[in-house]
Amino acid sequence: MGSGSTLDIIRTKLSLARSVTVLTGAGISADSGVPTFRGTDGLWRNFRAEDLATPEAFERDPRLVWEWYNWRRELIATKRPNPAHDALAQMEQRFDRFWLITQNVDGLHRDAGSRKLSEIHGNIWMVRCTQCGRVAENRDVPIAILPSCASCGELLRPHIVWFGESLAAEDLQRSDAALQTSDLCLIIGTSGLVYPAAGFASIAKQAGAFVVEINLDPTPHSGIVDAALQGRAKDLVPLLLQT
Ligand code: BJW
Ligand code: ZN
Repeated sequence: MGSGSTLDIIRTKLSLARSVTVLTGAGISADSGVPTFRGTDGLWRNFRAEDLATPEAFERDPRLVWEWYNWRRELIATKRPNPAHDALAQMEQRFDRFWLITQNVDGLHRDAGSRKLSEIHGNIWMVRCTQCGRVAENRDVPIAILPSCASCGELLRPHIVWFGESLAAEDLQRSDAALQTSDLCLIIGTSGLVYPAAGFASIAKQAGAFVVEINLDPTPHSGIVDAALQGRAKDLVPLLLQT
């Protein structure tokens, strides 16, 4: 099947859909210039995300972890949503039942105008107190190292979900409800390696959704999806809305 006809099938499914759920990963922001995690440009001083994005790494060396976040905050502060983010913000307007689940912490979906949105791994512009749990926005670039809580003076950490930590119950419930009830599910720019999000395509598929993957490369999802478009998110996602 050529990609022309695959695109036609997906557009038809989208035009008939009553409930749409989208899962995005770092690949959608790669087109805005934000490095992915498992691409070579995602390495900082030769550390992998798995080395730094853990509560143990932060306990061991909070300064190192904050320096990594400062590098990323400086980079992300200069980035803007791309046509794929814009197309998903438009798609939200077309459906009564629409939910966007993103693993990205860069905030670019919100910048593009998406509101029916769960940022399941958190947001790089939010901080949380390690002592009193107070959550606050902080857009300082660079952020002071080590930053301290305005209420109690103790150490702040990024309000981000690290490996070994649970996602917020509310985000999991909302995501599950959307996946269980959608008739179309788009999986965009994620390697499908990090759980629980790596299981979302199967949940939607088992619930009866038509599942579509958009990615530069094949992934573990490619075998179970109903249709796959290979290419850049910024080129492919806007095409879904053209009739
Ligand atoms: C393009 C493109 C373009 C490029 N256009 N496409 C079951 C089995 C084994 C382990 C576990 C399990 N369940 C849970 C775990 C533990 C762990 C886990 O999954 N580990 C795996 C590595 C095996 N999960 C957790 O710990 C989670 N918590 C949890 O499950 O709690 C309960 C529990 C705990 C412990 C044990 C069991 C249960 C929490 C996960 C939190 C992940 N957080 C991170 C780091 C945040 C740090 C930060 O951002 O500051 O979130 S990890 C990192 O990976 C980040 C991302 O959101 C996440 C996903 O990455 P993503 O988005 O897929 O990016 P890439 O780089 O991997 O892929 C990019 C893709 O884009 C590629 O496919 C490219 O081809 C494509 N692409 N350019 C389209 N232009
Ligand atoms: Zn505090």
